[in-house]
Amino acid sequence: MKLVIKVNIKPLLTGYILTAIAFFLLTSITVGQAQTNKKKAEGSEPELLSEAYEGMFKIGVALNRWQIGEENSQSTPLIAKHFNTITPENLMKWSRIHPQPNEYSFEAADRFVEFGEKHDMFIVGHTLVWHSQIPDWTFEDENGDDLSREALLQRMKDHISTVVGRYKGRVDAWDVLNEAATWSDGLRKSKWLEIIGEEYINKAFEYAHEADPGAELYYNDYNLWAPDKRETVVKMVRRLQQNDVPIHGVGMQAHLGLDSPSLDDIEASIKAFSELGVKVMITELDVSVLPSRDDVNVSYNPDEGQGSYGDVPEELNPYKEELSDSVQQQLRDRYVELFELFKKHQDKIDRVTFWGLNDRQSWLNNFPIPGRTDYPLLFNRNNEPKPAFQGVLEGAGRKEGIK
Ligand code: 9MR
Repeated sequence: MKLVIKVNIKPLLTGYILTAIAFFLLTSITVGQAQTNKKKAEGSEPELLSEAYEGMFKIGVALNRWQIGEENSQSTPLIAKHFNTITPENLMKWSRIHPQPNEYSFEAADRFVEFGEKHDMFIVGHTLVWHSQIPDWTFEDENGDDLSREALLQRMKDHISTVVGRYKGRVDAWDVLNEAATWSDGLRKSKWLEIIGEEYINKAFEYAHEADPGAELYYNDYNLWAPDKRETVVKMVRRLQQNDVPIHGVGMQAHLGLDSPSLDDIEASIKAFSELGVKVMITELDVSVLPSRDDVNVSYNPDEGQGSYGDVPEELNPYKEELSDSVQQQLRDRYVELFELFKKHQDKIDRVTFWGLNDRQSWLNNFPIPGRTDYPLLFNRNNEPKPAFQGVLEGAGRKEGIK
């Protein structure tokens, strides 16, 4: 028996045609919509910090160990969204990463680097040679006496080649030397200088270059806006350059106040360092809103029996509960003027890094007076953007305020 299946193809064809037309129409509408959206995006003001400064300089943030585990659901998206470069606030410092003569502790640093790679960020290592956050044993032999010059150089070399070598090709840049200059008196009289002499500076950069020839190498220091300190560092960098020591940038830490230092001083330093032919970076940006001991008429120094710790007088801690609107506005204005200056010098500035994500975790809550409530950063204690955040966007030329 022959089984004949008769199929009437007319309705089928009609169906195909109708489906094709519907698909075509739908696709055109969707593509059109996407184009409209794109146009809208192109025309609209950027909402992300890194986007606002794209093509000018990188925008970075210093991170702590609790921000690099991804488990911090509030901070991680903010970090990933707004910043394209990260620096470890503490976890690569000598005392953390190399606590005992033959013991390195890489766990947190490894996670920091993995975090940066995962989010496709420019990773800065901080810091290899510093007088602070370094154990005493570094400078001592087994009897507790000062090491010889050769032995200390060897110790420095071991540290640098172990740390830089571990992250070769992964950490993009290193703050090789931190805070080696003083306010007005040339080089800091650190153990490094005392035992090795000025050449310790050359050696630090040379060892770092040997360990990772592809990494950028920086000198990093605070108050570099101050003319005397600026001069000391200009001389230091020139001396290194004359000796063919690889140095690629100067990091101007920027722990600033609402009114000082002046923009003129900051600008003069940006120009002076740039004229050396190195990259200029604003590396540790925050703006304290709190008064200094000299600003107020109360004596408070628990170390000298004046008051007790944790009981800071209101004059020194005026915004214990919240920041007043007027100071909030002052902070915003300060960020606007700073970023207008940075934008003006975008040809010289390679990166601007904030020293922390939110006010809650800022080191300034405990320095120079422990137990205060400061508001130096762009996000508040609940990780919400402050008017200061808007000020930074405005510095890039963005006009509207955040709603
Ligand atoms: O912000 C850091 C703070 O948590 C540490 O307790 C402190 C220890 O010295 O270091 C702070 O970071 C410093 C940075 O490494 C170098 N420039 C000055 C920074 C503020 O003190």
